Amino acid sequence: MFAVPSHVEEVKKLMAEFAEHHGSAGRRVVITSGGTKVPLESRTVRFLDNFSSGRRGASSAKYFLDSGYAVIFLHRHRSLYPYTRLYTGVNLLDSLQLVTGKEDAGQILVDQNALPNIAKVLKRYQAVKAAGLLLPVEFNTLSEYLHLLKAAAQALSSIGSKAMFYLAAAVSDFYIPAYEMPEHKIQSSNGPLQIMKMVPKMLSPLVKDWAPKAFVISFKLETDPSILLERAWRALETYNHQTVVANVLDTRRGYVVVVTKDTQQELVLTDEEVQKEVEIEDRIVSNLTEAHSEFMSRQV
Ligand code: PAZ
Repeated sequence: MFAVPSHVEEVKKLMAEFAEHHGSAGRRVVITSGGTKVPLESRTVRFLDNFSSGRRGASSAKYFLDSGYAVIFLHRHRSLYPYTRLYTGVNLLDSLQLVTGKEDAGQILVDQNALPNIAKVLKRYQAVKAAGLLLPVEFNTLSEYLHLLKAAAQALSSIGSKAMFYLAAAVSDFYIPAYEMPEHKIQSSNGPLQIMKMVPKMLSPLVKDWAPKAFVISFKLETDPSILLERAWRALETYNHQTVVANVLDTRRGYVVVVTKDTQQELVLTDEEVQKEVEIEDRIVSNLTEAHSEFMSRQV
């Protein structure tokens, strides 16, 4: 239904190497992050996009790495990225100074005031990179996202319950099948566009077939808080996975509910914590890594 993008085979190999490189001992998490893009024409002029910035995924990746997980970071091209996300919106060139003196000419000095903590962040980033603990994989379109998620699940199937799926990406519910997609730019003179189909839910094959032993977390975003929990429960019942992290668009940076079949736990940042730049992802990841440990101990 969704054509296989050309680079999927190559990425599959990288994922298999990544799974093997870390042996069977360690835990791995596949984080999906950012929004998918759905083309409306095959020679694409326009597409349906999704609002997600990728902040939740990028920030969570850092906390998973700090907790000892190796991370496959399946993210939308140009969405926020672990570590470097802290410096987007900053003009890096403004914080650098080229030394022109005779002896040290060509060296570059970094303004420590402009980039607080850069040495700390750089040290951690380089350590993670050197240890090969972070495998970044990019997607653009919905089709790329779906194929790469399947490839990641298959690559990690050998480690069973040590694998976690943290599905924070905002995935389109609608698409135009290739056989119905107009080749050329759609003309408004042809009237309103009524050719979208529903995207099949990937959670179902992920949980049932691709990674049946893994610990799977989906995210549920709503704009109307009154339907949030009911939608989260419905997702758990339909897909039979372990956890839903439920959030509302406007409050998602400071409030989420971690929902399982038997429990619901609110994670809230106080005003003071927000002032101190505590991140809700720190709380989410620590809640879920603990739940993952319990899940693993029940599987043996
Ligand atoms: O990427 P971001 O930090 O701007 O937003 C995160 C989020 C709201 C996309 C994520 O928390 C989420 O709820 N993802 C699932 C969205 C959905 O229900 O499709």
